[in-house]
Amino acid sequence: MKNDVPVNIWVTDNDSAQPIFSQPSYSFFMLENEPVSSFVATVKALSSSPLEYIIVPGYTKGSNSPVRFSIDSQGRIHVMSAVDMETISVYTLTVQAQTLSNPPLVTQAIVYIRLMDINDNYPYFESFPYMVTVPENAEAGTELMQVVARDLDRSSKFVYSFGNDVRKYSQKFSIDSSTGMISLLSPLDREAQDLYNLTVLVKDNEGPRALQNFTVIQVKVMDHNDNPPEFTRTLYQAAVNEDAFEGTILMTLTTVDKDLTSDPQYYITEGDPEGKFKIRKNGDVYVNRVLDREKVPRYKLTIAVTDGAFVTTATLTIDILDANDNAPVCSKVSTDIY
Ligand SMILES: [Ca+2]
Ligand SMILES: [Ca+2]
Ligand SMILES: [Ca+2]
Ligand SMILES: [Ca+2]
Repeated sequence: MKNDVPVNIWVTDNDSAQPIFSQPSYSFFMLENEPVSSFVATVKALSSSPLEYIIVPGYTKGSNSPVRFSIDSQGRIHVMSAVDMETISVYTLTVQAQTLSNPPLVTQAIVYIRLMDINDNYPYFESFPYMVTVPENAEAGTELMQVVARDLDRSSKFVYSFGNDVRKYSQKFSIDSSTGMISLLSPLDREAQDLYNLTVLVKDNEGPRALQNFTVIQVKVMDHNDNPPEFTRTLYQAAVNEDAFEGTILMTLTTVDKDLTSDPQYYITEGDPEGKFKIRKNGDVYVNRVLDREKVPRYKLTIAVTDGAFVTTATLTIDILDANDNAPVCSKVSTDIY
C-alpha cells in the first residue's frame, strides 16, 4: 500500500531572501508605570523584501496572553495595557518578522521585557494591632517587641517611628528606626496607667516620595506587688463587756491595696500576751478567751497586715466594760438603822 501526501512547492525568486533579525534575542527594560501606548523598544529584521512584524500569541501572562504589548510595521513595540512588576517582572515575547509574499518567509526572535520597580505599593505591618504585655517592674531597657513591615516593592528600606500621639510617652518608650524594636525607657506603673496605645509608623524609604502606613501597639501593663496594704484607719477603738462570750466579734478591720492581687493576712503582734483576742482572715476581731475587767480594763493592740511583701500596722484599743460580776463589798456595816 502506498500513501500519497500532497506537497505544495513554491518557487521564490532570488530577491525573496529569508528575513533575519539583527540579533537572536533582545532584552529591554521599562518602568512598570509607563503609561499605556508608551513606546518600549524597536526590533529589526533584515530582508531584501518588505516585512511585517507580529507578536506570536503565547499561552501565559508572561508571554503576552492577554495582550500587553503590540508591534507595528516598523518593529516598534508599545505597551498596550498597564503592567505591574509585582505581578509579572519579565515578559517573554516571541516576535516574528515575515515577508509580504504568499506564503511568507518568516523568522522569529525572543524579546525579553524586564520591568523596573517603581515604589507603587504601600508598606504594611504584619499585625494590626500588635498586643504585648509587660510587667510593671520590667527594667528600663527591656525590649518589649519588634514590629515588622512588608512591602511588595523590591527596594524597600523601612524607617520606623512613633506617631505623634506617642510623644507624651517619650520618656517611657523608644523605637529603633531601622529594626522596629520597641523598648522601655523607664519602668511603668500599672497603678498609674495600665494600658498604652502606641501608634507606629513605617515609611518604605528615606526619601521624600516614601509611602507610609501605620499600626497600633497595645501595651498592657501587668501588676506587680509594689504597694503596701493600708488600713482604712490608723487608730481603731472598740469596747466589749467583760462577760462577752468567746467568739464575740468586736469589729471588722478592712484594708485597701492598690495592687490588683492582694491577699491580706492579719496578725495581732503586740498588746495581748494572753491571747484574749484573735483576728480572722476577713479582718474580724473577736474574743478568744474570757476577759476580766478588774484585771485588765483596757487593751492596746498592734494589728499588722501583710500582702506577702509589705507590712503595715494599726492600733486597736479595746475597753472592757464592767459587767457587775463581783458581789458587793461593804466597807463598813451601818448601825444607823437602829
Ligand atoms: Ca513596584
Ligand atoms: Ca513600597
Ligand atoms: Ca500590695
Ligand atoms: Ca502594682
